[in-house]
Amino acid sequence: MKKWIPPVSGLLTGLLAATVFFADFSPSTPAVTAEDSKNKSNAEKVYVPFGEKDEYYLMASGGHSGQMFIYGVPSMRHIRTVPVFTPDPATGYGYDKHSKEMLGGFTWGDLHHPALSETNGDYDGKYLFATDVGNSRAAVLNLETFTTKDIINVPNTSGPHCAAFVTENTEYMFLPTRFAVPIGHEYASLDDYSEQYRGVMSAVTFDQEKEKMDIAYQVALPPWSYDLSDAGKKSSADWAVMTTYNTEEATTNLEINASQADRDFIVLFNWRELEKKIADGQYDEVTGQKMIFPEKHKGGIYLVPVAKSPHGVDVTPDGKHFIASGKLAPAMTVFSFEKAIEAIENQDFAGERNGIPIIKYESVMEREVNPENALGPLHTQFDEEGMAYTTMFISSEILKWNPATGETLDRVPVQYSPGHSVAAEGDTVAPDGKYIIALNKIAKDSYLSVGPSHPESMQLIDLSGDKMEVIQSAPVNPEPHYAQMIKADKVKTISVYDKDETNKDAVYKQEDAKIVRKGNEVHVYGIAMRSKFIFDAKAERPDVIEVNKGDKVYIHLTNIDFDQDITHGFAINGYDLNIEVQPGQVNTVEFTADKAGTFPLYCTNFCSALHQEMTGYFLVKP
Ligand code: CUK
Ligand code: CUA
Repeated sequence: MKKWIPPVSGLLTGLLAATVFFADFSPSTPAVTAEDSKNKSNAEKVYVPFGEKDEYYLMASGGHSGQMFIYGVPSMRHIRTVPVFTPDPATGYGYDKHSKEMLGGFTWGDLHHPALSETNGDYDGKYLFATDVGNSRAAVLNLETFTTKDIINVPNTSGPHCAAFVTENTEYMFLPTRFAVPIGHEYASLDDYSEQYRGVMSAVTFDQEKEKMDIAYQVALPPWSYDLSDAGKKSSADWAVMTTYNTEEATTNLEINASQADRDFIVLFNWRELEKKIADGQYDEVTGQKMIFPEKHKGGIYLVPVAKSPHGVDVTPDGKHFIASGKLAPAMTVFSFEKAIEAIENQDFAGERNGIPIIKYESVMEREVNPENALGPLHTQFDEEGMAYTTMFISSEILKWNPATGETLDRVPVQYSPGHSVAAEGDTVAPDGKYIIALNKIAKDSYLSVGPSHPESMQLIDLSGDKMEVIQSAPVNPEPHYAQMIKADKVKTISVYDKDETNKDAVYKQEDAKIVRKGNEVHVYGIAMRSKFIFDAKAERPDVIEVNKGDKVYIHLTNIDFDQDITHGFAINGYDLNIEVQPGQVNTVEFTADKAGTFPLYCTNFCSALHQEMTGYFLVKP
């Protein structure tokens, strides 16, 4: 484990080097130093012997790769990249019919905040949600197979950065927008920003049976930027909070213009009330969506003033408080849900913005916490005792503190500039304590250099001792905006896909493989198995597909190796396509044979001793 070395001057570096130099040449037999035994015990803490499994899954955002990265904790081994918003030839994602349709032609995404599905406020290990800031989408992954099941485009929203966080029983996922735009993305001059632009929030539901997401309704909030949100818990379960910035409604040079006012707001809303509004018809139908306009359909939404340009807002595990952190104000502010609800009942307001009442700051704020020299607080996580861990972006550390007293309990430096951190079972009503991982934006000097740009880093911190201790570090590229850490035994993966006799594309018996022609459509009902393809069982050459130029080709492929980890690939050389069929899976690739000629086809996934023989030909007659 690399020791934290603060940036030092050249002279100091020289002195340090000299110390190391002389230390290396000390004449005595090497003694075991306290440092050595600490490193040894740290190594043991993260060592997961071969054959044993990690205790937690870490599901980390892949940032503008658009993917999810799966790691094991405490080993910090990267196990899998799961494609979500971006095509991935390694798994054929975005090439087969279903995933290609889901991606809708987009070739990248910007995945920021993953959220696990919850039951009674606890991770249930079933689904993982994620949002795409780059192309305004939301996705859901099934954790039986770690595959993306559904993607929706979020209308009227540009960059649902302020998400995804689910309510206690995954009733909703709220997606507020980062960039305000006119409703319907129509053209409107920036001179008319305050009148024409809106920051739309979407309430998204998820049907577990059908594995489909849907937009239940939207709220046309003021044209501000919505940054982060969190759902209430336990007594505050019907509420949710989100931070705002640019309440100045600046339309240029936001770096300066969006930081003018001393205060921005936290939007506090009661989603049960909004749900009721929708049921009572208190909404307008706009662009095919049920849209609540707060200035017209009043109630359920409130503003809480907060130190300017806040970033994170996090609800404590007991659901009693929410904590906002300011990028520009070096403070964490603890607010009380109970006080907020009381203030709302007493109409303890100080004016309104866009028809939304502003609750008096003094009525809701419980304490402001400004630890000395702790700069750039961004996001907060919690342990089993409700202690808070806030990432300090500027002073590059994690600060442990007590939300009930404001007292600083411990600080640990990280390399460098942590954005979020993620605690074990961190977003649940009962975090585990034990581990927290700093998701660092800068990793210089941490790993072997690969040139001017480095990966980001994730540093594992042990919380079991008196002091927080960094015990492991792993590169991640890009970019760990946020992650979820869940007890491994909560996730129940399957080892093969079940036979689905109702699937008309499936072929489970070798003799049933066939090629069906309908005009210029060719449907191949084929089989992949160790170590051959069978496209037409009755043909002289069963592993050959012959079509005419211009034919529309559908290749339905079933992997009949019902055997864990025997995955086959299917690629046609020169046709720019590659799909995979996992054990028992049925998959379809659809394309037009627009190039005449002779094209070898082959299995891309090394599946057996005779994998190299798993080939055939795709012949296209001119
Ligand atoms: S954000 Cu705060 S550091 Cu959650 Cu997209 Cu990256
Ligand atoms: Cu099938 Cu390689």
